[in-house]
Amino acid sequence: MHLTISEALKQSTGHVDLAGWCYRERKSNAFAFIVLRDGTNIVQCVVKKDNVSPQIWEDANKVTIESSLEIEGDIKEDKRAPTGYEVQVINLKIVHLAERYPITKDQSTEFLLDKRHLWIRSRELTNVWKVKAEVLRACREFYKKNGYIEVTPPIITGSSCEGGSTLFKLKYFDDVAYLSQSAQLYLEAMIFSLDKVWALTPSFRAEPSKTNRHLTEYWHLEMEAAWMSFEELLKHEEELISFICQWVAENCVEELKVLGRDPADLHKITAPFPRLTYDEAIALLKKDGIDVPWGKDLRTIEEEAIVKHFDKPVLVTNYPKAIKAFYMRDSPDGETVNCCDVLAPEGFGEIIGSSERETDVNVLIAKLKAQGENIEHYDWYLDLRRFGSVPHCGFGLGIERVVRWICKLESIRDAIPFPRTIKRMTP
Ligand code: NSS
Repeated sequence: MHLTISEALKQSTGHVDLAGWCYRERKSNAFAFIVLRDGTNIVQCVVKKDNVSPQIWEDANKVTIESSLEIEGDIKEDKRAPTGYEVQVINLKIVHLAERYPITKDQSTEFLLDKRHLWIRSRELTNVWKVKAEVLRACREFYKKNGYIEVTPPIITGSSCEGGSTLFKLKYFDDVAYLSQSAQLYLEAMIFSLDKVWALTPSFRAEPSKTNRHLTEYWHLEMEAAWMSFEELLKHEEELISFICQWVAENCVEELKVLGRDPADLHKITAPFPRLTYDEAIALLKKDGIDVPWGKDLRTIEEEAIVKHFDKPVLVTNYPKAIKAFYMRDSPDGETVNCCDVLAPEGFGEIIGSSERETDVNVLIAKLKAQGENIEHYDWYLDLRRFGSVPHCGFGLGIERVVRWICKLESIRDAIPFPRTIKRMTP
């Protein structure tokens, strides 16, 4: 059985038996340098002409980028090598000699997206996948620790949760269905069975805009809890985000290094976070010379201006009700709703959308009608307010938004292996 490269690096001396792909190669008359890559790390391997059989020397000179190889040799410390160790090769077997690899330095973003099935092997992206896996693990741990039950809501739905404009339509036999934008309405139904639930599902948004933070398919972490107050919801969000950041800072030290994120930045993300009402946010923007008329939603540039004042995520609460969804509960002031958007620091934008939910069936009906919705499509949802309605709250967190922030990625596309955007659904 082969060792992984990270196991070999840990072993640090002696005989190692490795398998992987050629990440880089350089040849001279007497030496062939092959940087071997596997899912765990890279290590420099050196083949010396005088130390190996003529056959092995010949094979070592044939090796091309991304050829798959089995390599046996002795590992020892070498400060000049990329990961601090070098393997003196004794035996080398080409498992598959790769064709000329199409990806070289300085290629366009579009080309790399066309070759995404190959580009996902890159060192940067490999580390992103690992961080993402730890973000997901942190979420699972958090919900287990807090007594929430994981549930499996549907993806094909007949009703919209976040408004009709970003719905993907689907031919459903003789009818029309939609791809889920959010599991929220189903999670709300599930709390009457389980009290506190969470789910991780793909969500779909027919976002017509090309931005660095929108995908048409993303992974959505959502929770819903019966009897939870708005204040408890805000605390829950702070605790989850702190937990994720501490977890990743502890468990992804090497990965973060490759990605250029200092774990200390994440260690600092501890609850509580700064909180602003929408009104306070508007006032803060005004001081910065940015005039937002009351009632307008905050755009990306305004969110960026707000978070510049803080080094932790910011909770912006109580937006005007006219710009928010039908299911959000009115605040006592009658003008705003008990909702909260969480904005990540460093300009990475909104990572959570959340609210207390309206409990009164008549208020819900009035809001749905005002938004031009067909009440019949929501009859099942309205039943939740007819049979034991309870105060409750919940939120949705975009996993790729969080990964983008934590990994300091220029675009959200690099937070998902095969991004779906307005112009792209292959590979
Ligand atoms: O539209 S949200 O703000 N809110 C909801 O969908 C609620 N129904 C969730 C709930 O309460 N259960 O979306 C929630 C989050 C948002 O803050 C982003 O982090 C993420 O989902 N989101 C996206 N990520 C990537 N791409 C796109 N297009 C996208 N849209 C939302």
